[in-house]
Amino acid sequence: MSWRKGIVVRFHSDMVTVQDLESNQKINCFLPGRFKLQKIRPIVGDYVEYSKDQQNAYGRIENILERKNELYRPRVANLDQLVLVTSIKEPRVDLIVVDKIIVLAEKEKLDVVIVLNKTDLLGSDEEKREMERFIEIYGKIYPVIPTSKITKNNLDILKSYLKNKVSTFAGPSGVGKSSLLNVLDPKLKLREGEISKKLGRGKHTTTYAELLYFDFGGYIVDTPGFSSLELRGIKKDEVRRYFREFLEFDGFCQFSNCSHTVEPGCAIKEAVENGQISLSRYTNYCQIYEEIEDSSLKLQ
Ligand SMILES: Nc1nc2c(ncn2[C@@H]2O[C@H](COP(=O)(O)OP(=O)(O)O)[C@@H](O)[C@H]2O)c(=O)[nH]1
Ligand SMILES: [Mg+2]
Ligand SMILES: [Zn+2]
Repeated sequence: MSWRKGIVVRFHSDMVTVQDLESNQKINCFLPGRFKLQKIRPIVGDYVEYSKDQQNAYGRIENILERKNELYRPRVANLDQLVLVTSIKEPRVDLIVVDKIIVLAEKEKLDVVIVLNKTDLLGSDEEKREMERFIEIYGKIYPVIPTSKITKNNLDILKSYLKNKVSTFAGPSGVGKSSLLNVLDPKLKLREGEISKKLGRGKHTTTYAELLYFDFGGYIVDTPGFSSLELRGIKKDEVRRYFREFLEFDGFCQFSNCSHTVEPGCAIKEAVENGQISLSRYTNYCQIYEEIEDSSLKLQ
């Protein structure tokens, strides 16, 4: 009997639910004792090899494949990307929040896709200008997809980014994460309009994350939200590596260990002055740098 490949989508009691990568069927598998003896436990998102013969109701985990990465909250392995959902109105999300999420995602080496949702609410010229400004700042660094659950604009583009990947949504409560997922795949039936704290105690939520499968192919972590992004500590001196557009100026500062804050001859500050790096991103870099007391970055 040959082994098949699957991805761990959830746990229940002593069983591990594995979704077959080819047939998409879900199979409950048990974990043989030898894994427990070695204190190896799969987590959601792990790719595994499993076996199952016709007579048995359950499959058997044979091998856990090496993890590409691992998030701690929620506990999930092998994420391909983080989809940062934000909005300019209801709520008006501060760009410092956007940049902090990006820093956390970059630390985990996740690809970032930015979704600017609720564009239907942007009516006045000033609001439209703000949207253009947002795209100007972030569109140079990451894909930015303006969406709305009302007008359904660009949902096909968002879908193409999610297709056949393992993703997590992140962003403040109320920006429309659950709503977007529901329009993308109505079978998901996620609850909308609830604050994330409540959601945390909702009936779908367990202490472990669950991977939900999109009809069109791809997986999404079921516990999106802000709190899901408390990653391990970030040091002051690594923050600059997580501002992607800074990297091309690496090595051009007068001081090799330049923090890009107070030092003279700083190539980053020069790039800000001549418009190659956006002032907003630079200001937020400085704020994040200042906030980190060499312990860890906290999201307020
Ligand atoms: N006008 C408008 N409202 C939206 C949009 N997306 C979500 N909403 C509403 O915003 C509220 C919060 O949405 P929800 O999906 O629960 O946000 P989440 O906390 O990020 O999951 C709900 O009342 C939604 O109906 C949108 O694109 N346009
Ligand atoms: Mg939600
Ligand atoms: Zn510098």
